[in-house]
Amino acid sequence: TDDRTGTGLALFPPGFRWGVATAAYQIEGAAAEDGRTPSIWDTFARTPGRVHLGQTGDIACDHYHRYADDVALMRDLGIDTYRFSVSWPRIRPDGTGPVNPLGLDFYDRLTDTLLAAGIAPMVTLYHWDLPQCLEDRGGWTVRETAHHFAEYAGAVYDRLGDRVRTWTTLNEPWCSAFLGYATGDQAPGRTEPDAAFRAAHHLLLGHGLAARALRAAGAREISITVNLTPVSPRDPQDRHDVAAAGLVDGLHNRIFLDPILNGRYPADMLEHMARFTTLEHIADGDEELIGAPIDLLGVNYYAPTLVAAKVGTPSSDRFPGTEGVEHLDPGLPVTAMGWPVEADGLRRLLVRLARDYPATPLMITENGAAYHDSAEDGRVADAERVDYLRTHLLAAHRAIGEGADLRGYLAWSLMDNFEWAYGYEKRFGLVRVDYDTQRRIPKDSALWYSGVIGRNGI
Ligand code: GBH
Repeated sequence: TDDRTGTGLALFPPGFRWGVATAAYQIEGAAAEDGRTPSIWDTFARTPGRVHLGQTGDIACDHYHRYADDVALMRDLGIDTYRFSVSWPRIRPDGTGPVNPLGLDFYDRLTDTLLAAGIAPMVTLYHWDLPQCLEDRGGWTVRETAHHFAEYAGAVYDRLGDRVRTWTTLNEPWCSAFLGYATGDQAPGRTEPDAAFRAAHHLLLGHGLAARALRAAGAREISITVNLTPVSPRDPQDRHDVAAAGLVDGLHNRIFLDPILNGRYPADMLEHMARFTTLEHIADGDEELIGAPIDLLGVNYYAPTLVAAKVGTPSSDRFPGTEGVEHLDPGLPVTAMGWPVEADGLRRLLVRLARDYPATPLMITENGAAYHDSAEDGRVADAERVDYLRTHLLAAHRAIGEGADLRGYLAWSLMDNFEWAYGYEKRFGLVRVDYDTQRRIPKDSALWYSGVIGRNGI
């Protein structure tokens, strides 16, 4: 395809937004400062056997104290958009009671520092750090949590709404629901299939309630970020493989996309969920609320998925009700996470979104890779990461040519950070963090990305 200009440059549309993303628990540290109480991640990390080497986010990148330097670093790289998340337990330490002004002060300072550096702040209200006191009352499996979330969202908007244009309710509800409540790989580490489906619904409801509150308060750009994966059957001619792919696509993608963008669960997912729950938690009017228009869909893309129908006796399921599905190794190169690398998966995904959910402005809110890079003489030569970013950006560029309304790209992540259950071992940063000294070293990928931003193209 002809996606290059005569100059050999794949140019992005004018006004395309370029940035990086982070999340509160992964970078802030200062876990007990200024009134913050524990979130489910503090509890999970302190539970033996849950996180690599028992590591926690107590200090992380110490961003809570070093935010000004981190913003200066972003400014020097030419970043124009910074997606960060707000820590709910800093803002409402007891979950339901008074707002903690000291917690809001931090994000106020961060916002002003970003604006002074010419960087647009983009706020994610929930990136997995539910106040532990709310988990103790049932967490996302109970409806009240969605209401508490909307109240908290309103409190953050009250303080930052005059300066922050783009608001994202949730990051990756799939991970919160399925990894948090079904596989137990993430906080709160529960393994109850019915709880996962109730959590998924209450997360969606929380999105709907928060979006309504933000809209009423005057928010101009409201979004939600979902992690999506294109799911392929091993044999596209085999109807059992095709059905397996349809089920996994439903559980991973459509179970969130359809309610958010069409205002209703897909019929096959309602049927699937009914195997595990009564569906009584889905009240009249919920789907309509969840499906209220948004202004931007955030897409996090890391890897494609390949499945087949299981031959022989169904065995243990990876996600609720997938005992008849086999997850296959697509035989592609992998990152340090073991995740397969396929840039074209991003193109297919974006083109599919443009087809199935037309008129939805899209933004890649996370894309990136962990590799085993190392620092030598103050330099990190992470050629593999440059290659990952370059090929994925070219795939995104192609998708725009094929009709995707893509407004921006945010790399995951600004800097190495607490990679959830993998602790500090996995490094996704464009900037290296030395956890002994907290020194930051822009990797080759950061310098390369800075050039891309400067040229608005590759
Ligand atoms: C994101 O989640 C998070 O938002 C972010 O906080 C995190 O640091 C970042 O990604 C990196 O992990 O096993 O081959 O099927 C990522 C969600 C879900 C993406 C599992 C990869 C498995 C790929 N991930 N998925 S594979």
